Amino acid sequence: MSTRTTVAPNDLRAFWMPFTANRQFKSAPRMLVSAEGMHYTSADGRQILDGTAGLWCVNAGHKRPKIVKAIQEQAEELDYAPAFQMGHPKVFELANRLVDLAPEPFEHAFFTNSGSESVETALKIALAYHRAKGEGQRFRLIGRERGYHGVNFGGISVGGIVPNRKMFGTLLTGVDHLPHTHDLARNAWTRGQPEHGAELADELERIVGLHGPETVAAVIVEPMAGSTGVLMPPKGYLERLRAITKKYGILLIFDEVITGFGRLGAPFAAEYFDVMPDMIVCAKGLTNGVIPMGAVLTTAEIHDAFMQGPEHMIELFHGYTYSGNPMACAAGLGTLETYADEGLLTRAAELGPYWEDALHSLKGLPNVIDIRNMGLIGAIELEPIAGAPTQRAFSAFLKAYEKGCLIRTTGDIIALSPPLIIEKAHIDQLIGTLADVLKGLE
Ligand code: PXG
Repeated sequence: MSTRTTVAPNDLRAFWMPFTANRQFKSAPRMLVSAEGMHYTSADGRQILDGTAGLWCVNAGHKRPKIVKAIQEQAEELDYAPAFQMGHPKVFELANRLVDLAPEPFEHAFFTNSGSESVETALKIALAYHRAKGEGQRFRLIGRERGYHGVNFGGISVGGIVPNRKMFGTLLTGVDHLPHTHDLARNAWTRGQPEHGAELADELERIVGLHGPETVAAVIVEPMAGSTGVLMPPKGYLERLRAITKKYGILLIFDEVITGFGRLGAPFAAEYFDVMPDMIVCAKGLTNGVIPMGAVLTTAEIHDAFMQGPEHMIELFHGYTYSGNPMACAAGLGTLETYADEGLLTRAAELGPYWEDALHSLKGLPNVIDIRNMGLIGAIELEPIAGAPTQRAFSAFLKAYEKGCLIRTTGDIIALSPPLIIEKAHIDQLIGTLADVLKGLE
């Protein structure tokens, strides 16, 4: 029997939807029933252009043949294998492919099932690494205001998005935050990296000085912050963070859950900005979003610090039932092959100028207070309606969907991150639709 659903279910009560206005959605559901390439098909039979690569993850577009085939074959061959004290060939193959793709210092991959789990894993590795080296007093973790590092306790502790934190108690202790870098007064309408704000990295000196550098384990930032509304790193900012962390023996973690796998025009943002952290957190585009999977990439130095003591002993007491799940590995291998076949991990660099000009053509439309872009990412910031923040952008989201385009909004910011297979005609459609939407907004 086919399990394919082409009609909308008529009872929406049971499913408690994540990060969703449940009551609003259930009063007027937006249901997607299939997808191919750049488009979804909605339950009412319309073609919807994917302006966000799902949730920043479907970088190769939908229903890609190599990925579909890899999963189908894997299900027949080996559906599951225990992740602890056992192995299967594809998990080793994927780890090798991944470190080959990553910049040079990254030699090891630890697998998880999401960006959130990858963040927790990286933070735990950072703490355990220092302890393994006899520096267990390094217990502090430093994140950044407006940072998004998933939704688990470590991630929301180092994260800096207020609604994601404030309902959930005391969080982790020993955490501090850098200031965010968003500065419309100085940097509005910037194409690429903003000119102003490198000095905000010097706040790290102050925070480290306050606590004592010998107590700080790691700094975690998104090299380009996506979820909070697309905040670009000012020129020189990441370099300064790297210099200060290095000076004090503090690990630098780049959360590349969004920037990983070609979003900026290079496989990873570390390479794009030419700043090497000590760990890279990734997920999303690793499997094209098709099967949940994340990874933490580490240097040999970090990995090797654990490889001591009796050989029969477990070196790192951490992992998940589905770490390196065979189905996810097959999806990952099919995905990396698709990226390579089609040159997708550098395509954002080729299309970048066209994308940039198209986006910035929206300047001057009502309520648009900033437009910014990098690689195949764009953000359009709107003036909030007085007393009703987020409402204007949410209306834009609903109107764009009515007109056949899926976009994302966060606060009053529209975020765009299309699949890397996008063609110029799709860009024209997406930006044309947004222009119509913005002209008609309250
Ligand atoms: N780190 C970063 C930088 C992320 O963007 C996560 C961690 C968590 O990943 P998981 O797989 O646990 O969700 C993310 C996720 C949006 C949006 O529209 C962004 C994310 C997820 C859903 C929506 O901005 N980022």
